[in-house]
Order: sequence, then structure tokens, then C-alpha cells
Amino acid sequence: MNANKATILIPGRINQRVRERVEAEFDAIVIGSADAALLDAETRAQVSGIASATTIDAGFIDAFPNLAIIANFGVGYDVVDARHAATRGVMVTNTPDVLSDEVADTAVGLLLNTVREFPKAETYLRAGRWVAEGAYPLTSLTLRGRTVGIFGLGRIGLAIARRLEAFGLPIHYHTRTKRDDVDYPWHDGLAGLAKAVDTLIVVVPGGAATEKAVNAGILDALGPQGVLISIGRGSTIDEDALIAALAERRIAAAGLDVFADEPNVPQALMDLPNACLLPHVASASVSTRNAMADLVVDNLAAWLDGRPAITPVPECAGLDRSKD
Ligand code: A2R
Repeated sequence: MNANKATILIPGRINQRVRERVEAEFDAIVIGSADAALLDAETRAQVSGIASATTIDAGFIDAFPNLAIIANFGVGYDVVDARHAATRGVMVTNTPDVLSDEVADTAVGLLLNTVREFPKAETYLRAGRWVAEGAYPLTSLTLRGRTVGIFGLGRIGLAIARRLEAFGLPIHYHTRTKRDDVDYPWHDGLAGLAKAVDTLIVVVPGGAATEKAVNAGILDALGPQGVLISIGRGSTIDEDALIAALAERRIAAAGLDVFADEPNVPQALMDLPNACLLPHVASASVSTRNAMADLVVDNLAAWLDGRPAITPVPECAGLDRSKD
């Protein structure tokens, strides 16, 4: 161990650039999972930072007496007990903004794929069916004439809204607090939003407040022409209710990039022809993931150097490193 370098723990898998930079700039400890029992007390006492993309609960946080910062890889940090960290004076950071455009691009692509069946049309071509059977069937759904509801008009939600505005589609939204910087109609409840639109894009954070918020009632309010796009967290969707609504055609189609129990996707969902499924790839380009990785490591460096964190999560925004 280098006496001048802070010790950073990486529990579980993480982006390769995070690992390489942490190993180059700090003393790095890499363990297979967030299990404090994998380290002895002396080693735990050396750890001042954690770089992670996995569940960091209160018990794990408490196992490190000199922990100062948890830098989460990803804008969604529902896996980190940030409220507990804040009570212990431990900073938590995430990676907002640098992925918003990439995720918004993916949301639009997923919406188009869901409505116009492009992945299925390509499979048709590759299988030689264009030659053998003629043109791919006309799609029963179209983006034309749709009204979009965005559940969560934050950084990513707004980037999606701006794109779909350019597609000529009216936008509505639901958040807990009305925004005063947009003219889109605001709905004070998710049910009201679902009733007013036929295309619902879900981009709220995970966690208890949004758990299974998109349930059977919301899907029925969306209606038989309804299209659901989910790119925030799988926990926000009641997957059983969604499977039933798709199977019974109580909504028309769904496009999902996130799932309740990743990487396990229910077979019933995979069997549905009106579900378009992606393996959580919304931010997954090399350049965007590199930008996220740099933000993780730059947050560690700033905080451990006595400077403000670059992107503290709201629960920790009031922490002051200089008072440590
Ligand atoms: O509710 P508000 O006014 O705080 O607005 C936020 C909204 N939101 C909610 N809306 C309704 N009910 C809730 N319980 C609720 N909780 C949050 O979601 C805000 O408009 C939006 C979140 O925006 P940002 O914090 O800017 O997050 P960002 O960067 O757009 O990412 C959203 C999520 C991540 O948490 C990951 O799970 C995923 O997208 O990548």
C-alpha cells in the first residue's frame, strides 16, 4: 500500500475503465461481491472510497469505519442506501447528464422498433422470407397520430420529449412537481397521464416510491392502442400485470430495456410477439460508458482531495468535505 494514496474498494463487476483508472490513481482492492466478510477488519479500516455498480446497503456501509465516498456507476442509484450514507457523513455520487442523450436516443429507437417492428422485419429478411414470401406485413401500429406521456420529466425525460417533439408528437408528463420551464401539459397523477395519452414512456428512478407504479389500472387507462416504453428501472413496472395486458391485448405493445430481475427476463414476456426487448443497453456505447467511468473516478478524486463532489446525489448534497 502507498501511504499517500487513498484506498478504493471495487465490490463486484464494474466498467473496465473505472477499474483501470482506480488501479492507476489509487490503491485498489477488488472483491467479487459487496460482502464485507471477504475483507478483514484491518483492510476494511483502510477503505476510504467505494466505486460500484451493485447493491451497497446500510450494513455494508457500516463495515467501513473510514469510508468517505461511494461513487455509483450509473445515474440510477436506487441500489445504494444514500440516506443511510448521508447520516454517516458518507458522500454518494452518481453519473447524471453524461448519459442523458444516449439514453434518450435509445428510448426513441426502442419506441420505433416497438411500433414499426423493425427488429422483426430484419429477422424476416435474414431468414430469406422476403424472397420466399414477399413483403413484410404492414405494421398495425404507427407513431403517426400518437400522443406521448412521459412519466418522469427529468434530465433524460426532457431529452426524450425534445426528440419526440421534433417527430411532431404532442407531449404530456407526470412528475411530483410541475416544471415551470416547459409548456407540456402536466398531470398530477400517473393515472390521469395514462388516460390522456396512448404512448407512455417510463423514465423515473427506481425505489419504493415508484415500485410497480405501472400496474394493471395504469395499463388499462392507456388502453388497447396503448404502447408502453420502459427505460428507467424494471421495478417501476408490475411485470405480471404487463404480461397479462399484452397477452390479452388490453394494451397494444411494449418496449422494455429494463426488467425487475435482470438479467432474468420472464419467459412469458419473451414469448409475447408484441413485446420488444433489449438487455439494458440504453447508455451502453463505449463513449458514453467512458464518460460515466471518468465521472465516477473524478468524483472519488475530488472528494478524497477535499474538494466538492462533482455530482452528489440529492440526499448527500449538503455534506461538506472540508469539515471532516
Ligand atoms: O417527481 P419530481 O418532480 O422529483 O420529478 C422527477 C421524476 N420523479 C417522479 N415522478 C413521479 N413520481 C415519483 N415518485 C417520482 N420520482 C421521481 O422523475 C424527475 O422529473 C424524474 C427524474 O429525473 P432526474 O432526477 O433528472 O433523473 P434522470 O437523469 O432523468 O434519470 C432518471 C432515471 C434514473 O434514475 C435511472 O433509473 C434511469 O433513468 O436511467
